[in-house]
Amino acid sequence: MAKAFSEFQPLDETSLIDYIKSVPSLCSKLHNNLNGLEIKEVGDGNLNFVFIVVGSSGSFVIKQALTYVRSIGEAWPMSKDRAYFEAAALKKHGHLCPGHVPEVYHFDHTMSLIAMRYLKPPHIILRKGLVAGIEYPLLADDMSDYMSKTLFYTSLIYNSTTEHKQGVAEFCGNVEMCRLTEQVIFSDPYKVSEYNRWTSPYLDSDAAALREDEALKIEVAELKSLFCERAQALIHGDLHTSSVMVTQESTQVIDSEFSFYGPMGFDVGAFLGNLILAFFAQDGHADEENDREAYKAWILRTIENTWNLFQNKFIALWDQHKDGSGEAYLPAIYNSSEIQQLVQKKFMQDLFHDTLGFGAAKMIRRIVGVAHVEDFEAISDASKRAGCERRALQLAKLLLKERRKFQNIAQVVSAIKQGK
Ligand code: ADP
Ligand code: SR1
Ligand code: MG
Repeated sequence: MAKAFSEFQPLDETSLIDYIKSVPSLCSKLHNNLNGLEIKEVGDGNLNFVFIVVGSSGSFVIKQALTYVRSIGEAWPMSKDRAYFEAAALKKHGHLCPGHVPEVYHFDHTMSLIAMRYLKPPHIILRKGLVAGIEYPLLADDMSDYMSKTLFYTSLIYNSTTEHKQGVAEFCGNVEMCRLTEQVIFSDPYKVSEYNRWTSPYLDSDAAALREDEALKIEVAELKSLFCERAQALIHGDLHTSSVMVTQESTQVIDSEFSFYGPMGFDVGAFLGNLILAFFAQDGHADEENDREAYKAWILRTIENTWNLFQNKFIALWDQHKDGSGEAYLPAIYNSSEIQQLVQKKFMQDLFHDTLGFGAAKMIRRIVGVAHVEDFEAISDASKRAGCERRALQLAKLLLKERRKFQNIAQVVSAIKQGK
């Protein structure tokens, strides 16, 4: 008889077989053929355990949240309810943008466990592709598609205030994940924290300078307030380049456990900020065979195209639904194409500046905070790595403090080029 899983228990490669046997929908994904099942734990993220399950007639991924942060250990407790919010956001975002989100097959609240589509090889984590210098021709188009649809359709521009507040209320429960972000992005990098680290001794004075930079602290406070107080849309909440899996033909967004109703710029900024980090890391990956200059130019084109396509698609959705039930801009008030264009321009300009601010804050945390990125970590020569990190840090400080002076993404790309 199949074992019952009526209480939470962390799974391993052996107990997962019993678990699968106890869930008919998972058995049927494998066409009830569990012979020779291959199960491998592959979690390389910071928080959870991820098992790839491959049978002769089917496959899926099982992701389980435990009661702590995996990369730190039991010393950093964390609610396993994050699995509920990840599953809920995957379903919502998957409904809005099915081409770029893996399908959820099964969710078990008691076990804090999600079963979803296995993104088979050649899918790899985008960040790894960026370190390897691989171009992805569809990336800007696909990510602008994902961001415009998920953000527009969960905002008040499309929804009534009643619908919007229902969503906000549900995702308010993801408070522990928000608190983690508040700490590691908006607080720790600007104070002494046991978790902070950087490429020492090279960046010692750069890290200290962050703690003394009053202008920067004022701007970070404004961004933190936006993050905590602005329930603008159901955001992914952790949209960096390790939350995207890619092939030449496919772009899939995973890992939405930080999702909540927050500022749209936090998602767009996460993606663009991480592409900027990838850009600054390239000099550390250059060798005699490949100076990475052509690849750097591709990253810059991708940054520019992503923003411009996102902006165009978001506005197109807005135009398409301007007479719908969204309550942010009532058609009776915004009743001419002139006023419509004016409010759209103002909205996109504010979103652009939020994007730059959040993107910059996310760059800074990856250089002096708790969780670093492979883009830089893969550069084994510490002094070379520190040089790349310092140039990224300088650009991030400029973007964060001066973001309102940038009128368009081309100006940002020019600033990145000057900072190299
Ligand atoms: P964490 O929440 O711990 O950051 P992730 O969701 O980022 O975990 O997953 C960790 C790793 O597991 C990813 O880097 C990826 O290699 C693998 N993975 C996660 N989801 C899938 C999937 N649906 N298909 C294939 N691999 C996946
Ligand atoms: C302890 S901080 C871990 C980080 O990993 C996740 O991907 C989030 O970015 C989080 O901030
Ligand atoms: Mg992750």
